[in-house]
Amino acid sequence: MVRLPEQWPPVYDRTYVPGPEERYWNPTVETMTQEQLQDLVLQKLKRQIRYVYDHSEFYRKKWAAVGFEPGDLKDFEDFERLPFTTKQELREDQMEHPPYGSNLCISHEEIFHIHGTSGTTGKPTVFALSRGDWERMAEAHARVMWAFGLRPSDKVFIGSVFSLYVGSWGALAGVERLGAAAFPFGAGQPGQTEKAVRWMWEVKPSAFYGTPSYALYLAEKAKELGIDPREFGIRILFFSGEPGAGVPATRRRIESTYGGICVDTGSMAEMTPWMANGECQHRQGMHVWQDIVYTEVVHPETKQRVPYGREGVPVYTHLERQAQPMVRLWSGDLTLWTNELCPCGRPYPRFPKGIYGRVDDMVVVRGVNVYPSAVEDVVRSIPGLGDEFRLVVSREGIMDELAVQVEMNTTAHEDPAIAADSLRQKLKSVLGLSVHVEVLPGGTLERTEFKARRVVDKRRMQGAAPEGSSGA
Ligand code: 8LH
Repeated sequence: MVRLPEQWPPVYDRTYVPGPEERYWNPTVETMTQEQLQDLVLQKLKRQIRYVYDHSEFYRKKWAAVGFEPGDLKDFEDFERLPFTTKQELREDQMEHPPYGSNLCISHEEIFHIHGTSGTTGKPTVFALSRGDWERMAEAHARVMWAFGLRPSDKVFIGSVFSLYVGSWGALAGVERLGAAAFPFGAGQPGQTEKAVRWMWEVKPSAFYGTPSYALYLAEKAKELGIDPREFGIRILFFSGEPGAGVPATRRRIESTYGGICVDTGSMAEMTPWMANGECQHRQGMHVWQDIVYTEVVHPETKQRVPYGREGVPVYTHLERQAQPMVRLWSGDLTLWTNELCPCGRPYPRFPKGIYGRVDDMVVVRGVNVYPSAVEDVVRSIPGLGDEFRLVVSREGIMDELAVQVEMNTTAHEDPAIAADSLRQKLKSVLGLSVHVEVLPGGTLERTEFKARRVVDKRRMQGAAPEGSSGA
């Protein structure tokens, strides 16, 4: 039986940093067997759930409806009796009990940081963190960052939106805790991308954090300014916020463009700043760091946990959060998980194909589920095609049609007709659908400094209900 420290939530030594040659930040946990890890997770889960029950009116009410009390929690199956929590529910609760909702488990005086979502999928949600939460999440970030190879000698350029994107703050806190140099540059202001290129050229950061879409746009801007992104000298680029780093062709493009390794991380704003998912330096899919955030992968319809090797929706539970813990938060994303051991030896399950994307981003065309990330993998594997693309879905008569708009790379020597043909054939074989391909001149489609939205569903404008839209 693994012994958990008496204290919950755990208090970590803020001065501790392993030697640069050490493989693991927290060898005690990271070298456990899978059975020992399960045991540890269950113990932490029991304590988190007891804490939540004692402090959160929101969860007490939800659990009363299924007759659950913390003493009932003996194993993971008991835990699975608890209802899921949805983003919508959290928003409604915050409207009823502004601003934090009835899930605030600390006093207002104990709040150390306030963050929120940018509200792209509805009314913004507010998150509070205690000072201890901040320290624990910084520790968690540092641990994952260590696993993908970041060291105190690194200089990390944070090229993502600050203000309401929590991912940037987590990255900053993690870099600080790890002892590397942080350059919190941000993104999203007019003219900032050009400035980013100049600063990166000047400062030569060894690591970069942002969204994959933005890294590709930044590289394009650098080339326009006559700078080869390889000259920045970046050795690690780590990402979150959207699929991309887990999409093989995008990963290859980022790596060949910058000359550094591309690392996938990320979960949801409600879970971060804790880093729930993140790859190690072997990059065989994000590890699910179960002792930091307990993650289940659940069948979208039956709502039962799926066995390893199967696809489902990640559902997240904090294990070290005081201020506003999430219990069984339904992500609405899709992934596949495995517990085959990674060469790094860590006992965590993995998402070997990353997170495919939100179920809301999926379009159903003639009965086929199409994720933009699957199209991305095909587009970016074709030489001569640019990085940007759009999926345009429309209804012609009674049939749904999918068009993929792509750009030619401005420096490409390939014939656009041949590239289009190759794209059409590959999409047909990967998606099992005939797709109309439209090749546009380079620079036509809008770029993003944050997360790309690449689906234009004209069926909504045409007044036709997209297939599968009622369940999304
Ligand atoms: C991803 C990924 C990924 C997030 N691969 N899809 O940790 C990132 C946090 C801060 C974030 O992006 O939170 P936000 O804004 O609530 O968005 C969450 C969604 O972003 C999540 O549900 C996914 O659909 C997507 N996402 N990281 C693929 N590595």
